[in-house]
Amino acid sequence: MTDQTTNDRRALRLGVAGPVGTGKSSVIATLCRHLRDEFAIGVITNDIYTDEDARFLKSAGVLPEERIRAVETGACPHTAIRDDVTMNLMAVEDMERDFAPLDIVLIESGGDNLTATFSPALVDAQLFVLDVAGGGDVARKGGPGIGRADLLVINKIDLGPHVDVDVEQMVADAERARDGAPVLALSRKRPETVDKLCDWVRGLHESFAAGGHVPIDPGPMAPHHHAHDDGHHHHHGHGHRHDHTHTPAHHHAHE
Ligand SMILES: Nc1nc2c(ncn2[C@@H]2O[C@H](COP(=O)(O)OP(=O)(O)OP(=O)(O)O)[C@@H](O)[C@H]2O)c(=O)[nH]1
Ligand SMILES: [Mg+2]
Repeated sequence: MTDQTTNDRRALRLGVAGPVGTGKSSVIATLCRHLRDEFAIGVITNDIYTDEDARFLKSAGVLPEERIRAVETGACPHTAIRDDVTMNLMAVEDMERDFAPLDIVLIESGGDNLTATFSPALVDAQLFVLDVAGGGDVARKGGPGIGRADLLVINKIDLGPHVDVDVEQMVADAERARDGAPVLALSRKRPETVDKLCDWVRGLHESFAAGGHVPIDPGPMAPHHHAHDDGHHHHHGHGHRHDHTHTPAHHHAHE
């Protein structure tokens, strides 16, 4: 898309969060593969110590390699998408400058925590990805991403019968946890579900480009502990409730 809206407007920033291994990178690969002829797309990944997600996406060949960049976040990856988003914002802005005009920048979170969410200072909208292999109960347990992400994806529904999960029940539980906000049952093996995902992103981009989209803050993550808190010295868990006290990123987020 090279209409006038993309020239004076930045790209839509869409976050993809969710627990480890639920299919965040796969969802991003699917979106790139299906939407790259309609939209100019870039991808930023967040990994703890490696650039594994970026390497996976590059090897999948879904975009030119230089449009996929990794931010290495260190031990606390949710901090880089929530409390101090500076590294990510700089990565997004560099990408937009290098490949202007971009329509959509997809940002994958590190999958370290069930309750990690993106700050609205970094993304305009966010997907939260669960999978049926994580168990049918997880949707019911809730949390800010499950409850209030713009779209909740329940991925790998092709595996439902193999892991004794009733997909319809899981979707119904998720819908109940979200007060009617959208839930999408997805499998890369079911083209009709992939079409729905792509249509959702098209609709979001349309309302974003028209100026009609309002970012929603799912809210901060729950207090939590880290398995290895080396060097941080907060062994009593931390809730990141100090959200707005040290986010210089806010000042250049909406220029
Ligand atoms: N059966 C099935 N497997 C899937 C589907 N989508 C993804 N997977 C598999 O799930 C595994 C994890 O997928 P990824 O996309 O790497 O998950 P991720 O959330 O990015 O993982 P991390 O970045 O490590 O947290 C891979 O082996 C994928 O091939 C699906 O629709 N069906
Ligand atoms: Mg990944």
